[in-house]
Amino acid sequence: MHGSTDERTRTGMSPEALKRAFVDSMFFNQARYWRVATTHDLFMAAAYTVRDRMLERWIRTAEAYRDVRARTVCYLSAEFLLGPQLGNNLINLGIVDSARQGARDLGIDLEAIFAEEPEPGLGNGGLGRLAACYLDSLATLSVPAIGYGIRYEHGIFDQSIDDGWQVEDCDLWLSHGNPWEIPRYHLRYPVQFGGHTEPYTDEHGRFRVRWVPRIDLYGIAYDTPILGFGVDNTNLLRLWHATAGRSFDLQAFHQGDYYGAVHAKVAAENITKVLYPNDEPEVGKELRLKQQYFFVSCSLQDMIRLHLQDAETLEDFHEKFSAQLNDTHPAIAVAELMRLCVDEHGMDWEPAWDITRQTFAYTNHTLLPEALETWPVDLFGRLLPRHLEIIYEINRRFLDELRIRFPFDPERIERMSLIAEGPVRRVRMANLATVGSFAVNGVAAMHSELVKSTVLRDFHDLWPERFHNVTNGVTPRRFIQLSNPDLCGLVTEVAGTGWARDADNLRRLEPHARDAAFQERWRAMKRAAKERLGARIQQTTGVLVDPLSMFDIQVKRFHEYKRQHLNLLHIVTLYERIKQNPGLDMTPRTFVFGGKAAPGYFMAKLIIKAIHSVAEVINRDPQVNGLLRVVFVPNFNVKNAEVIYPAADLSEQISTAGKEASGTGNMKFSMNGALTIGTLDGANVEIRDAVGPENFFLFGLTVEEVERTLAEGYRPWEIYREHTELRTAIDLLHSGLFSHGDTDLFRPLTDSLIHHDPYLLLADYQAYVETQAQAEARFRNPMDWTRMSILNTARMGHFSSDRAIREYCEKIWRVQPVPVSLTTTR
Ligand code: NBG
Repeated sequence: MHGSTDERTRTGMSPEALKRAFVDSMFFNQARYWRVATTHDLFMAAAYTVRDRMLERWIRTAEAYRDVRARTVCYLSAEFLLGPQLGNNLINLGIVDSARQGARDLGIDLEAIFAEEPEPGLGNGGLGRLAACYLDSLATLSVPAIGYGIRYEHGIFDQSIDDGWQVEDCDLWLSHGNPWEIPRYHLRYPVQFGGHTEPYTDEHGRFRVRWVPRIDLYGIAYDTPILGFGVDNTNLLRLWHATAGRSFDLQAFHQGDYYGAVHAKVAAENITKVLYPNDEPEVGKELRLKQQYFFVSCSLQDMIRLHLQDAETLEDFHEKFSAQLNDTHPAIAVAELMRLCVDEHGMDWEPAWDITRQTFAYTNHTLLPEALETWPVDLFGRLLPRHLEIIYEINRRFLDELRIRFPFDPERIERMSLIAEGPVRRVRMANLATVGSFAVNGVAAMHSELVKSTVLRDFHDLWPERFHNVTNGVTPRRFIQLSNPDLCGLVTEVAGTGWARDADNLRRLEPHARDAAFQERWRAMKRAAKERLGARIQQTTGVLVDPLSMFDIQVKRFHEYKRQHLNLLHIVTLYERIKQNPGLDMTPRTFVFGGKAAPGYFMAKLIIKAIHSVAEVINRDPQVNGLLRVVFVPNFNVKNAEVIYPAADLSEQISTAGKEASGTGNMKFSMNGALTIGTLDGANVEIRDAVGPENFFLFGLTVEEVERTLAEGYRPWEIYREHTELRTAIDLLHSGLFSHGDTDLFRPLTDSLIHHDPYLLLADYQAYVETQAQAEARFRNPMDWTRMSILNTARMGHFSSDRAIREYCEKIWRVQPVPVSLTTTR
């Protein structure tokens, strides 16, 4: 307790207490004095100051959950794309204003401190970011929850651009320490690989199997507190770090084998070295399977330890926990829980299977066949021989049941088997996840229907009651409050402060949608956001953009199904129109792209190159100057995203219908008042329903039309031949105009479009270009556009991750909130 005040330095929330704590922290944590403190020191001191306030809540929460023996959600995910924490934690603690005032008093620039925080990029894109939004909402709704995942030493690669090509640089997010995490060296679980299994008879004369592994290592817990917004509940994100059992082989060392002496340690630690980029061919990804098993095994052992604190046996394990499998990456959990119950805890098969089946629920995040995980049986058996046996046994019993249900349908049984037959037999992880779960869900209404009618159709026939939909959501705290303070201010003024916890309150904006004075302020807000992005663009790319132009933005991972190249064809078309008709009356537009391509995905990388090449020519052509600008913001990540979403006028959500499971960027844009140009795909369908079809620019084939087009024998070259503008755009791409005369560079791209076009760009081109023209016409009427923009924000409350988490709690997890309050006097 500080003598001069009644507020404790390490927990007080006033500007005074925060200042004191910050100064203390600079001394006691950073061991620095003011004159030599770097921006990084300032960041660390600020982070520790904030963390202290979280720890108090965290410990109180742990006690409260334990006291009521609360049923707990365990979110098992190979990815958590948290983004920077400092700003978000200030918001959730409700001390942004105090922090600002404290910083002002000390003469410190808070924005510079925010900018200093490295990005914890422990995810590829939407799936990992969704997990992070869900942690935020779980805590905010006071739901007891633990996020379990992997503490990758290197997250998703940093992207830089060299001569228009993507270059991957190693991510070093931990290089200067991570103030948010707390290592728990005592929480250390053994994880084994390889070896063989052997049968034996136990002391009760029962048949048992013992796994004699060849390699063993340990997982160590690193904990990050996850604070709810406006509550004291602080949940736990527990990430596992791999380490060798014996870090140093002394005998080998004495024999002069220096490398051998540390080999085990190096090999073990490789497991949590690096996040795998997605969309990569799966061959030889032994390490990936090791990662999956590693984090799942540690997590389940940890859950069992927690359970046995209050229980004698594992019989009611499923009453204590509901474990969500975030896609199939953690699906091996089904076999691992069986192994732990049967081999380690001496249970019989049937009760173990009942527990397992009542513990897990599975979320499917994609229908793309290449993304559905399967593992060659050989590889699987080599790494996890006992688990392969268990999977065979689950399968044997399951197929026996099926034969009784469908005696004359061997094909169905083959499709449903956990093992795909063929020259290389493979374990089907989606089938394993489905068979081992009590609930299965998709991530948008349309996607959930497609899950039922395509990839998991046979399972839906068998167990229709297990299938659900939970449409994705995003946290309005990070994606409005933190990233768009001006919008936050406007909304709060007319809707009150409650919207950040109850996003349906955003509706209160509606009556103001036609109010000219309010519209004026809305435009000023948007304008300021565009200026901020413009400044960032100029700083990172050197390109000058006009904040008065229409900002037309597509940011997301690069993939052919997402069709960034359709956007590019439109740009080339506009360029050509201006060249042909220099007096053309056109609304100036700034096209912004951002996103990473998987390092091994040639076509995606070529599309990035093509965007740069087109940009280079357009941006320096004086004839289109003032009308068209094309920019690529390098290294799209959570941190950069926060500057981008608020600045959009038009949001590009143009995937081939049926391919994007949900999308969540579409939600972030629309919440920030962007209008969407999009297909009937993923959550676009529901966004359009929510904001009103008149406030959404829809184009393109429907899922049924896509299927029919392909079934009837799609001939893109005919469209190419017959459609002059399209043909010109494609021809210009490979003419050398954008590639310093190189007519080969973009051939793989244009050839693929003309001859195969698996994602139907050519079929959708005409509709896209026409709909773009409509958007342009509407943009010319600022009153009209602003009204639509306001209505988009007003009607997006449904897409808050709080709503999504409430649905999971009700439909799937059956958990109750446990409100926590700090009774400690500060
Ligand atoms: C992605 C989908 C997105 C969806 C996110 C989150 C995978 C496997 N799937 O459409 O492509 O929004 O998951 O559900 O990354």
